[in-house]
Amino acid sequence: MIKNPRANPDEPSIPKLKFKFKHPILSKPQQISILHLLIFTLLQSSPSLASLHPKPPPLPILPIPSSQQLSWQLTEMALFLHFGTNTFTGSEWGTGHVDPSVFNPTKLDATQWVKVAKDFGFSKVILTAKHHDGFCLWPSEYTDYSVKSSPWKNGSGDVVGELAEAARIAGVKLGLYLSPWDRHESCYGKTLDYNEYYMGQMTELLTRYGVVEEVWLDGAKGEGEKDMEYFFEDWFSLIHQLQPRAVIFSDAGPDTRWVGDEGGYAGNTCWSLFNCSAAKIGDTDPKYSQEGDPFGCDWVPAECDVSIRPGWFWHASEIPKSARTLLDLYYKSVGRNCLLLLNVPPNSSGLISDEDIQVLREFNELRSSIFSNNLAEGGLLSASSVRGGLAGTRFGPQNILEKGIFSYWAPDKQQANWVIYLDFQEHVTFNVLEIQEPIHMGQRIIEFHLDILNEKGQWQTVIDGTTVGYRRLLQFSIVESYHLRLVIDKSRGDPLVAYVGIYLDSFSIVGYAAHKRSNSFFNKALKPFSKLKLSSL
Ligand code: FUL
Repeated sequence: MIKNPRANPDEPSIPKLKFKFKHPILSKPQQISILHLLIFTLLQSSPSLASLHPKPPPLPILPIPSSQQLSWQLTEMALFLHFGTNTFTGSEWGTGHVDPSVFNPTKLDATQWVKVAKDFGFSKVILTAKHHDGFCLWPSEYTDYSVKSSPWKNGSGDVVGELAEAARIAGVKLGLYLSPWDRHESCYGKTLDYNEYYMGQMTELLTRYGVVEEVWLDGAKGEGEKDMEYFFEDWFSLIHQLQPRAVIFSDAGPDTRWVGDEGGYAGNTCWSLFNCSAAKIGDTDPKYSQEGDPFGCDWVPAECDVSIRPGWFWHASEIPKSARTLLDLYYKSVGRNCLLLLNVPPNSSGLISDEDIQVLREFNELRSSIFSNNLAEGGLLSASSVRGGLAGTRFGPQNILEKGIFSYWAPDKQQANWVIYLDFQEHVTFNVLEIQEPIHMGQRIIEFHLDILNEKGQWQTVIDGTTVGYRRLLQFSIVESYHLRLVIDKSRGDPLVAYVGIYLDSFSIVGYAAHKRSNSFFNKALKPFSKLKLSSL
């Protein structure tokens, strides 16, 4: 166990204002008070620090997110709702020729879908308004292959309308998936006719149901299906014109990109920077999609879609993943600078199943039990430098404990190193590191590492990583220390850090071997978490 280690005064990388005290002349609280006093006196006595005007923020580094992309990213998690004739026939890709009479969800309650989303941390719902089978969940004027030909509500129902209304009332955002591939529509394959048909349906969806915040489309198509061209540029312009707040998801953006797999995880390195021109909808390079492009000219963050069950649609024989599996997916999606789009398909009665709700409840409890206790809050913060001088608080290291991304630590210009120090009066025990960048200023950090000070007074690396972005979560074996430092090793311009968290996760099993650059930490048995009874773990 590493206990109350003290710094070696000869240690070369100690920052200018990082005071080390010799034990045991003063108690720790006394040391801290004197440290504050010294800093204060120093700042007061320096005339140059009493500048009249505050230092302005640094310039953003392009590309940066649009306001729609920024609000998309802050959403963090959305609930995907695959629902349609497949729900009743047991298929995933419907043929397009199933009789609409199969669609009869006797208990459909969109309010329940929205409540599940809201209660368990998903601030957006995205519905398959039309999947590949061409069956429309709203009464489209351009086809009879829709709810209006079904027995549900005697053909007078509108699933999109009910969901939009429920979402509006609950303050949950709405997204719609309109599949380009349509196995029912007879004009599919005739390029001009089908593009008109698709844009006609898109216009119905984007003009009848209030604010739509995401439009979801893909390039999926079965082997040997009719060939045709989609007029993506026309579609995208129309969508942005009709719904200025909407982000458009596809394999290649323009606003958010498919992460390149349906397992729900992003690359360990994950840039929101991307070159849309290097990706083709329906034919992407998975590695490029998972990792993004440090030299990309476009801001196109990744969205990780994955289903809680093996299939996208509900099937009676399938069961949901466990809460712990979802937690792992969370680390690998939200924790890698992405949005997690978790599919929870309503069943054939038109409700989200109880067993799925139970897993979502437990997943929510796991997240709040881990992330509601940021141990960094008990630390004394200092930094290698502060933009505009150490006197200013505007860019000071204390900002990294303020929730959200809009206040941040910024180093002074032209520094040889970029370091944030956290010192504690009692040792902290943790196995998760969280870092956030103020992405409205551009994604900057390329490489970083976290060190703890060991009992010999040496810094030892706990974990290193590449890219941060909106939110980075890293897991490692449990460590204990009084002194930590976050070092930014490489960055596109001066790095900015908006938030730092350290947490103890007693649920995840971390398979990492001890880090190659460190021998200072150890594996500890995971403590059983007595407060939570998790049936699905
Ligand atoms: C894919 C589709 O082919 C699947 O059926 C599912 O909708 C998934 C989310 O996207 O492209």
